[in-house]
Amino acid sequence: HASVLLKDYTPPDFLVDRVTLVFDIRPEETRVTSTLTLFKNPDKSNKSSVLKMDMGDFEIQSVTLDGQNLSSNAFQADGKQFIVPDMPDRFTLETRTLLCPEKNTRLEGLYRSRGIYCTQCEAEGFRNITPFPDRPDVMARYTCTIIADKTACPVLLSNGNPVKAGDLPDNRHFVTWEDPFKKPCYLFALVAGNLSWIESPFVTRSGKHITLKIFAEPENIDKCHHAMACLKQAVKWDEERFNLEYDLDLYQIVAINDFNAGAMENKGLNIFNAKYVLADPATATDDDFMNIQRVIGHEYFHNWTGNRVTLKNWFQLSLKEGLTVFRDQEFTSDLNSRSVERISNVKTLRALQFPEDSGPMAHPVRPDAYIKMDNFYTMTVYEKGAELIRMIHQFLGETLFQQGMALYFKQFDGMAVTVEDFLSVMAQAGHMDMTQFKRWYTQSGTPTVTVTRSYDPDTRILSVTFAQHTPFDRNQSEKQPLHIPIRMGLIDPEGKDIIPEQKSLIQMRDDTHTVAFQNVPSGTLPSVFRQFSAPVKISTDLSDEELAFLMARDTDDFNRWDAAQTLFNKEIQTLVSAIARHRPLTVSQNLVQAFETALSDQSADRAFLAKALAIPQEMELANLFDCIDVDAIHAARQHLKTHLAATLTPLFLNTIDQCGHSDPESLSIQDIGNRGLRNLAISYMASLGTASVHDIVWKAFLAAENMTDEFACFKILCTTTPELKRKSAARFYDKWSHDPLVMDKWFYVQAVSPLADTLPCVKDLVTHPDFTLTNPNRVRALIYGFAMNNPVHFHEKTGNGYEFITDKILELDTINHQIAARLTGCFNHWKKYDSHRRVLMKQSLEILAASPNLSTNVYEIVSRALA
Ligand code: B3K
Ligand code: ZN
Repeated sequence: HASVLLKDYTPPDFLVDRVTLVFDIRPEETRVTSTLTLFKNPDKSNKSSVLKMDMGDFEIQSVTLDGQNLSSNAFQADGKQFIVPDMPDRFTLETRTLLCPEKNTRLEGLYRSRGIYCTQCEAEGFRNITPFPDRPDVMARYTCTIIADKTACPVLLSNGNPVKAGDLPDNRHFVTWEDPFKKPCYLFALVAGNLSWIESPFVTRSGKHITLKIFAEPENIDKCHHAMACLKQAVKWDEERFNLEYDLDLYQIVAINDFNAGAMENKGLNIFNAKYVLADPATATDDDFMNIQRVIGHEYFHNWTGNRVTLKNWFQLSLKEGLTVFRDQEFTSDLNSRSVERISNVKTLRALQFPEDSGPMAHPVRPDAYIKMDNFYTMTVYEKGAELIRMIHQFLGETLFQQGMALYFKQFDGMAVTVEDFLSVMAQAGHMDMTQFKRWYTQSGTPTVTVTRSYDPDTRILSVTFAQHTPFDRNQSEKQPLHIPIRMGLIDPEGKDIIPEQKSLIQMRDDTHTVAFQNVPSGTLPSVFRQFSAPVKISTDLSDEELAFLMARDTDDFNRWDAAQTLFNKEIQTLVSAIARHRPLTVSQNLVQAFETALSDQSADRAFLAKALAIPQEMELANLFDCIDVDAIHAARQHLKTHLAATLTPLFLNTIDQCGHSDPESLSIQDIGNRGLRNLAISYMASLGTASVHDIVWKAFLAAENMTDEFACFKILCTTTPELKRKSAARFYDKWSHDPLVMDKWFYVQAVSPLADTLPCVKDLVTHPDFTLTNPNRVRALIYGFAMNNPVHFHEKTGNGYEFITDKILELDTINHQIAARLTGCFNHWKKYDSHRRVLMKQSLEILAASPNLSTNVYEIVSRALA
């Protein structure tokens, strides 16, 4: 299992000019003919004449070089590499290969999902289709002909534009597609199957008429309208905000049931996990609708950031992913509520990226080594990567940032580039030295910034000191100070913001940094890292009373939310230590009051309240502790929730009532906010555990008029009693067993139940006729849901949870390496548990490590965890 190192990068020996592919699709036997025109890389000084290409595990039937047949001893092909010695400067190579997409359960390369043939080539899947220099810095023009049975596969799609189509003997037909843009092979795609579609015309800003199409299985086509609306929003938004117009005549999206990732931005032919396309109010929650908008936007925005300008090598992944996540975040923020979007993104970053940054998978946003690239599609590359772009955006401001983007496309359109190239245009546009900022890309770990204050009542000077520290890790033994943007304000005792906007951005470059504010009234509070201006852990010296004040009065929404989070976190920490010392559990009056004030505020934005008043999830709370006690965290959270529900019962009941009058099918911010707050209030009430509140939830479940409410109530019912869990699960199943995406919810909710019998129940569900290990969404719902979102049961003291998951990883690894490796991540933080669990989790990792035939994907995760 060799590591690939950034420092070993060398340009390719051979480049490809044209790629002509012919796919002859037949059941159990797909023949691929690939014709490549290759030439020696003119930019390379010591040119090699040996052609080395990547190849997967398939049969090569014939090879011709400039029309001459090559005998099998004129080339080497070992299922990894394809080598032909002594090549001329320019030549045409034709290879014929035999594939069996029906047997491809790894879902990379060409595979078949519920009757539909499709491809997934990023990162290194194209080599499973034909021998090729499978690296993103080899860009070529593609022509693709697909031949298949007319009845089984009436629809035949590839990148670009259809240029030729016709009938063939034996009920077969063909379509030829041509993509006018050069692209790396990871953006190649093909789809063939029995699909329906909806289409919509769109006139771009310059007056060009384009067609947008979304394909799905015939029974799902009615659920594609939301996705189409989102696609139009995305095309328009990219024109308006980034001045970027679509470049082909046709944009196609296909929804597929079995898909390893969320979606894939193949040029002109996006392939999507059905979960991010199909929706209607009866089957999709508000979160699902929002996720569809986000992912549709994300893949569309890749057309420029990723496709037109692509990556020199896979180490640069964040160049396209961080930037495109930033773009999709801005898209959803411009279209919905900016502060609610920001809160959701920061929650994800803290819950998932911060732990990644402090565990065995810690890597810089631009990693410098990998064994299997698939393992580096991480929170760090995506979400932290987006935060780095956001920091640049703050330093430059929107206007200069957009000038930098314009320069990026001017200089690098059609090229495969690096993070340095991006930073250079931003430095140029912003007249800014980015040398220190670049450390964010090369240094791993989350810095902690400690904020301290001192106030002199005589001079009325408030000094605020920031100190940064990043703990050392496996990547760097010593960390350099980072260039950190700190957006801040000062809130005076009346709740007024007293520093002018132009003074609000502080640039921290050293280990410590002090700012002094003149003429500040006594009792003024600093509000730091507004809108979460940098991806750091913030430690302040604010008291509970001061936090409660900021929670009520800060003019920055994000910091109002964050003050509430900090209050919750402090309360949980106090409760957990009381549990550890067997002390009675109390809840501070200060928190209850702050909560009450917020919930009674009639003028407040309900979507915001639904976020601010939710106690952080157990996973997020775990990050507060050096040694994680899952049971104590669970008990503390439960206690806090029940205490709030008991103390504020009338207020919760009132909220349930007041928020109950939204239009069940409307996706307006107000209606989404109403549902969110109402379901939060129901969940607080349910924590009381009385028959009468159970009755409220059950009735709300029966009365639900959309999936948001039905799912929320079902989830709550599965936390109440075994009887209600059984009853609600049976009803939900009867109603939805025909719909795979809703069935994923059914599996998930049972997997995350805190009730005592959850593990046996999950084991039973694995044998349910609707469960299968071959569908990634189903695995993520049940197995991954249990391992990652049910800490109490996954970490059961018996070790049964670990044992169950270890077995599943081994079983999955024979089917789908990428999904098995993702699941293995549930053991990453084994060192953060008590000694008993530490031993058991380590044993699981050792069992995996010792297993013969372990995939490279799982090996990399296991070996990092054990290192
Ligand atoms: N670029 C794809 C990710 C492909 C995952 C490969 N293992 C989706 C996206 O980020 O847009
Ligand atoms: Zn992406």
